[in-house]
Amino acid sequence: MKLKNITLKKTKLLIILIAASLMFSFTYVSCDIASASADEANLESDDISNDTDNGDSNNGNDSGTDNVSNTNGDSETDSESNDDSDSETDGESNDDSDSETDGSSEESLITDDSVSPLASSNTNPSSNPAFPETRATVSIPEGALVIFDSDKGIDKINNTAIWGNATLSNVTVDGKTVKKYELGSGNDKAFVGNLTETFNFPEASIIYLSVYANNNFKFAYHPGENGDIPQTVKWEDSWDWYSVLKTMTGESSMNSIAFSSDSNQVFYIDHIYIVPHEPVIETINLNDYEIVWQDEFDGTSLDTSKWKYETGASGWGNNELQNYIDDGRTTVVNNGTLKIKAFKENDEWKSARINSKTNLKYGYIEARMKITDKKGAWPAFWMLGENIGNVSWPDCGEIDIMENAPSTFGDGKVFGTLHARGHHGGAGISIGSKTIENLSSEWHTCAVLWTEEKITLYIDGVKKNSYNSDGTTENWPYNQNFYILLNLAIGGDLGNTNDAASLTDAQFEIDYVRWYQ
Ligand SMILES: [Ca+2]
Repeated sequence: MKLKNITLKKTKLLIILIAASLMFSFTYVSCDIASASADEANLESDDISNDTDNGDSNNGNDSGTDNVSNTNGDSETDSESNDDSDSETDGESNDDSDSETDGSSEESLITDDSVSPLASSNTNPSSNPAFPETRATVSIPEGALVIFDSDKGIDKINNTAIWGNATLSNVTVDGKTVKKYELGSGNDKAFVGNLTETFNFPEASIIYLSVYANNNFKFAYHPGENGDIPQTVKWEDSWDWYSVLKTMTGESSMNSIAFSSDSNQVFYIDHIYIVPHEPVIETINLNDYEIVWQDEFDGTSLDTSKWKYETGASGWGNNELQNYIDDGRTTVVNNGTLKIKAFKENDEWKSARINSKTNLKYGYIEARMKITDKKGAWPAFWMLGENIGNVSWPDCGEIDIMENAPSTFGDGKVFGTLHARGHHGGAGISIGSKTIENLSSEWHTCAVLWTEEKITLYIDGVKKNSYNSDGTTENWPYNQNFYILLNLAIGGDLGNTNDAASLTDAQFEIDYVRWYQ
């Protein structure tokens, strides 16, 4: 739940790019990367705008990727998700350890999202930003899915859409053809190439690129059907050949790839491939924890000793359609569950947003939910720092444990995100996602394990990604009490107001919310 998350600029871009996608068959990812590029450019002259709540200058986008330790995805089928009401029994008693059990000989390749210099004969690459004199030597692992290999002349990128002031050309380096991506001035520059086939792979596979660039380079991938957030990488500001690795979590197919950089930059790519990798499944053992706060929703109405309604329209800057009311019709409690109901009345959407009256720090915070997957709806289970009244958002910090916005991110996708001063708006830090087929008809749990050092997402009891504290207030406001929010938004920046026009009602059902410590 991004409180005020997308600027006009980004919304405008999205609209433009939706139109463009009819021509180029790409959608959201290009918007994000273009927006990231635009925002990056803005930072050069407009860094101060970070201090306004509705700014979307996403300088956090870059720091986040290096701190997320991708350990696994969950390629298991969703039908095995836990229907038992007590999630304490996880079956497996894996501790939440960080050890990554990886049987692959490509250990460093598989387990780290990283950037490292490749061999290069440039003795002073920073003096040679324009053209690489030599190529890096890359040996592609057996079984890799090859998208582009200049050594073998394999190129499965075609119909590259060039967005903004930019050019793509093939150039010869060391007798091989590599791709040269050149960006001019102005905002909103990106390259989005359709692949000649859809690549399918396990969710935790690694995408690999060798790129000659400096530290402004960004890339993104576009899954088969769903849009996704760009994967941005950063490294030292030195021109050289680098290997760039990203673990792809929550995704298992790809049919386009996008690149961008800052104004007047150039980069070269000579290898792109995917190393299939099965996820490492880790679960949490809740026997070591006690419930310190909970609502099982066993009553006949919302327990207002535990929750307070937050009423109001427009979703606090997200352009949402609903008016959050407190008359009980939008918070039905019976048969052991809370049903947050959104419905239209006199042409106005009514829904509910409730905040826990208890504020706590650290622990394992979990809800068991049946989550509407209707386009136009945007349900969320999330947390805000208790000092929001003093420092405002995003300085208070925001922990999104579950959001689902099918119009924007595709059917069945739940995802967790962190927002703070250093990573807010469109630059929120992803802590993982999962696409679930029976999201609205079966029970699923989403949770975070929140400690002094890091926040880790769990979906159906399976560990996703972590974000580690860097000790700064800007990036880690997560060392104070937080409270819980549940709400069902309609329309808005992520819910999609157009799709909401054909929606008549939606329901977000919660079996329980439990806070373990
Ligand atoms: Ca219950």
